[in-house]
Parts: sequence; structure tokens; C-alpha cells
Amino acid sequence: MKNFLFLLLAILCQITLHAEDGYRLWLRYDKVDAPHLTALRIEAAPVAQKELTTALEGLLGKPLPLLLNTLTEGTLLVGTPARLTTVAALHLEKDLAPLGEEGFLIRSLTISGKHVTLVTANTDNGLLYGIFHFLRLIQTQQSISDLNISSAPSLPYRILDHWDNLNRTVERGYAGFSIFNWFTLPGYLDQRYTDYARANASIGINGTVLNNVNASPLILTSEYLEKAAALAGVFRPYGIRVYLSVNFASPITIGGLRTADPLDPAVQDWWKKKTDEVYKYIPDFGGFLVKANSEGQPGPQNYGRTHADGANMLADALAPHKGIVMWRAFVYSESSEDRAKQAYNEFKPLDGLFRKNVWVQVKNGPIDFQPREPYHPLFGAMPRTPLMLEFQLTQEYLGFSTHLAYLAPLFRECLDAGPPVSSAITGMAGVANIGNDIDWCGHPFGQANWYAFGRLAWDQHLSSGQIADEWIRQTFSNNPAFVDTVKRIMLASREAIVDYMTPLGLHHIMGYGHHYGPAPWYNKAPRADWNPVYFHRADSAGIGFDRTATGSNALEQYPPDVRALWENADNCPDRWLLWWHHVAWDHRMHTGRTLWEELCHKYYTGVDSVRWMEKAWNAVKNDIDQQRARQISMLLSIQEHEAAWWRDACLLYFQTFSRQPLPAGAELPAHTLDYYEKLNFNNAPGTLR
Ligand code: BDP
Repeated sequence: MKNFLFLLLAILCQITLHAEDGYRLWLRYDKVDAPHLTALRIEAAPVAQKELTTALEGLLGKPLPLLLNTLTEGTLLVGTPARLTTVAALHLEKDLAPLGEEGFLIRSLTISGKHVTLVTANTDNGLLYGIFHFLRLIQTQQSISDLNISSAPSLPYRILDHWDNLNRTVERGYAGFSIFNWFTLPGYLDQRYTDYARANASIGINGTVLNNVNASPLILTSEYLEKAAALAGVFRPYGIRVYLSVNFASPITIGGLRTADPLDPAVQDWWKKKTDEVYKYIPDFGGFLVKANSEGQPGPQNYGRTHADGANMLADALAPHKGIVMWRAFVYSESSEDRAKQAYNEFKPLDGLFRKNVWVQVKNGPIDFQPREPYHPLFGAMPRTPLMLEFQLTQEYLGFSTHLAYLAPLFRECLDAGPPVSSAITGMAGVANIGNDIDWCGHPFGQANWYAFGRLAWDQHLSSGQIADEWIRQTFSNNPAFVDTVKRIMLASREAIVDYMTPLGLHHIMGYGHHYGPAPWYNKAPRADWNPVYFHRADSAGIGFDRTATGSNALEQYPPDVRALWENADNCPDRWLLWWHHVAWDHRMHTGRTLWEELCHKYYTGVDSVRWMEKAWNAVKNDIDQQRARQISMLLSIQEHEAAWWRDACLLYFQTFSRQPLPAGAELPAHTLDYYEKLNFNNAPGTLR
């Protein structure tokens, strides 16, 4: 009997330890050492009420008694002044006014001699954000005895861009298929849609673009609008607006017109009517996202018109409904001009020519979401145009979903790049890393990038460390030793990737098409600026892209103080060196090493960092459930293997130019260069349309 009970206990333990599959994200609401709360008095929208009561029941281990009229010592009081007279009687108008439509207030106060905690806001949306913030305090075990928090978002537009196709494949998606099941919509509303909305609302994301920027025109047919409207219905109570990516040639493909020329009255009329129809389906529709004249997508230039002509036509159709156009500046064409210069050259002259409801959407860097890029020179260069800053959460260039890469430091690096970036933007867009994998992002740490994006868009002053701290505590555990180690892993991870993939300012040297793994030797793409050799320019003299006045002079697109930091190879910080300069192999670096030695040092350091990450993880992983612990260990060992692959393939290839040895005593490459060059990846994920 004793043995049997022991066995049963062991099995039960296993079950609970195995039960974590990552689906609950950072909203796990398991019991914590919670502060003393005695009762709840709440008047809120149904979704907010449900979230708070369910969460508190989990966190406290039992439901809080609900009060209808009274207040007792230790009550949590939740409501807007409009919903609760007790809150209205506090006359918080002055404190609430600056918080606008989305901000909230959390305060410890005494009402009729009773100590209570108040969560309030001007609107139901604000109240929902306040509730999530309060829950975060409890989940992360902050004291709630003396609170005085007012919070309002730094940016009004905080949007996820899904590169999801209507057939559920996801462009550059590494976490399965799209969560949006267009086949079963609108009749079937998957619980996942609600959980997606909850997760977004919990970090302040207030918009979602449902479909790929390489957009199927079908999205604007009534069949799909009805489906999109069903999703909008699920998201609306969570303060999330739906936006759609549109194909510029839609008037031809689904409208039966002969042209999509934005200056043609019939085309303008088509877009007006189509937009009116969209608003019939989705009255609070957010607007259109457009990729035009970029990588083969149609656009106004097909008709000799400018990006402003195209964007303004759509803006006019949206304006009566208060919708916006997010017009992407990710454009480059095959030309002798350095690809890094092209977006600036096309867009800067258009500053001031866009309608008031056009936001130009600019990627964080001038090439394409590389592990490290300087900030895009359009930030600060278009003072009369609102700009959206676009980051990529899906790790197209950062190891797909098998590498642990915490991207808050990358986001911060861009936002902190002088005054241009943070002061030039009106919103942030994150290319989503979400799919139908049970844990949403494929890698448990991928969730941290979704989380960090939302938190930073809400509060631009948060540090990478603070965000990691919150996320770890909610996602895994409040154990201080665990939090400390995992935070160190996360904060080191992005730099590790830069080191083992593209150190010292190298960029775009990944495999062609699928972008998986290293291929610095690749030179067979149909366009020069899709070839890694175009970007690294290695030869017997040295390596790097001269973008100074002696080269492409992309540097001239930046303000003088920024230029001064980068224009001289002797002063240029090492991390940017090969982005801006073609540098001799024996160039003396700031560390005292030659360029070749430094390159080797960086590649080896990158791999060593991953080994350290693995070791550090294995030392603390038993603090959490076995399922996620094992999953992460396995992924880290893939990462370690792939980091060494990057290091060896790149160094062997660059060595054919430097003709210098690897550092004495260094671990030797596992294979020959020829072996790496011949590797083939037919089924790399993320490339199907
Ligand atoms: C590139 C991706 C491509 C996207 C493009 C974009 O490889 O799949 O369509 O960005 O942003 O990085 O439009």
C-alpha cells in the first residue's frame, strides 16, 4: 500500500511537472505568495471582470469575495468613475485627464477609514490595461501596500503585423501555421483568438494586421471581409483594432478594372467604395498596410506615380472613417546605388506630400532586420511625416525559432540611437512570431520578444533587464536565483548571435532565399543586392562595405554628429566597422588585435557564449517544469551546433581572402569549406507563400 501511494504520488508529480506546454504564455496565474487582499469590488466590462476574477482566484488560491456596495479593509476597488459612484466621489479628474483613452491609475488609498487599492481609468480600455498591470505586480511579487502608479502609452499605435497568408502558411514563420483559420471563419471562433487578444491586451498592443504584406487581393473580397469582421468582433473588447494588408493591384485583380493607376478617377472610386464596404463589416477598422513597388509587389510607380500619389489615394478613401494608411518604406530596386541608400532617396523628397492620415512605416535599419544594423536614416529626416518603426519579432535573420535571442536589447539600441528614432515615431509595428504551435512562438523564449515589443511600445523607458525580469517571473518562476541566471542568459543572447553570425558590422551573409544558416560565398542570386558577396565585399586586401565618401557615401544620409561617429575607420566603434568601411586584414582594432584576429575572436566568442548559456540553463532548469526545461535544453544544443556551423563556415570562407591562420590552439572546424558550401535545405520553414 505504502509503495502504491508512493508510486501514485510520483506519477502525479510527473503529471504536474509535465503539464506546462507554454500555451499560457506570461498569463499563467498560478498561486504565488500574494499580498493580503480581502475582497473585490468591481464594475468593469465583462472581459475585464472575467480576467481579473479568474486570475485572482489562481494567484491567491481561492476566489476573492465580491462586494456589491460596501468596502472593507483590504478591498481591491476596480472601476471607472462612470461605472462606480464610489470612484466618481474621489474626484480624480485632474489625475485622470492626462492619461487619455488608454492610460490608468493604480493607487493605495483610504476611503472611509478603510485601506483599499484602487484601479481606475477614464475608459474601459484603460481599465483593462490597469487590471493587467495590477496582475503583473502580483505575479511578479511586488509590494502593493503603497502604490501610486499612473501610466499612459508612449505611442498611440502599437501593432502586430502578421505575415500570414490566407492558406495559413506564414512568410518567415517558424512556429507552425497561421493561428487565423480562414477556412473555418467566420462560423468557428477558436478559443485561441480570445487568448491571443488577452495576451496582446496584457502588454498594451492595440492593433493587428491580419495578413501578409505580400498581400493576396482576396482579402478585400466580401467573403474574407466577413471572416475578418468575425476576428474583429473577438478582439474589440480587448481594445484591439483590425488592419489589413492590401495589394495595390486589387482594382484590377478583384475589381475588374484595367488599371490601378492612383490618379485614375475610376480607381479612386473603386477604393472609396471598397473602403466603405470594409467599414460596413468592421466599423472600427484601423486601416491599410501597404507594401508597394518592393520585391515585385505592384505599386504606383507601375504607372509613373509616386509613393505619395498611391498612399494619398488610399488615405482619401479611409479619411471619412478616420482610418490610416501605413505605407512601407522597405523599397529597393536593382540599381548601382547601394541598397542601404534607396529608401531614403525615394522617401525623403516626399516629406510633406503625404495626407495627414498616412504613416510611413520604416524598418529599424536600412537593409533588412539584420542581427545588427545602424538605425534607418529616414528617422529624423521626415519631420512632416508621422513614422511607424517596424521591428521583426520573427527571427528570420536571428536563428529562426531554434535560437534563443532576446531582442529587447536590439529594440533598445534602435530607440536609443540619438534623438532621431524615439522622437520621430508615432507607433511601432512588430512582425509577429506567432503560429499555431502549442507554445505560440516555437521557442519558449520567442514569447519574450512578443512581450518585450508590447511593453516597449507602451513604455519606451523600460530597460531590457526590467522587461526580462517581469517576463521570467510571470512565465517561469519568481525564484531569485533562477530569475538572475535566466536574465543574464537573455541579456547576453543577442550579442552572442551577432558574434557568431555577423560580427563587426557584417550583414546579410545568410543562405539565399530561405535565409537559413551561413552562405557568405553565395553569388548566384538573380540580383546583385540579394547576394552575400555584395554585402561583405571580401577580397585579398580586406573586407567590408565602404559606405563613406570614398564609397557609396550612404553615410551622408545621417546628421553630422552621427556621421562623425562612424566616418573614420580608426575611430569607428568596432561593432559598426565593416558596415561602413572596407578594412585591411591587418588593420589594428581598438583591442590591439588585427582585423583578422578580431574577426576570429568574435566568432569564437559567439560560440563560447552559447556554450555558457547552455551550461547556465542546465544549472537552473530544474527550478521549473520538466517539459519546458527539456525543450529549452534541446533547443540550446541545436543553437550551439548551429553557432559553430556559422563560425566555421564563415571563417573558412573569409580565410580564403585573408590567407591567415585561425588562432593558435583554437577548436578546428568540423568540416571543410566545400562541405558547408554544398549543404542544401529544401524544406527550410518560412518560405512558402
Ligand atoms: C524580407 C523578407 C521577405 C519580406 C520582406 C518585407 O525576407 O520575406 O517579404 O522582408 O519586409 O526580410 O517585405
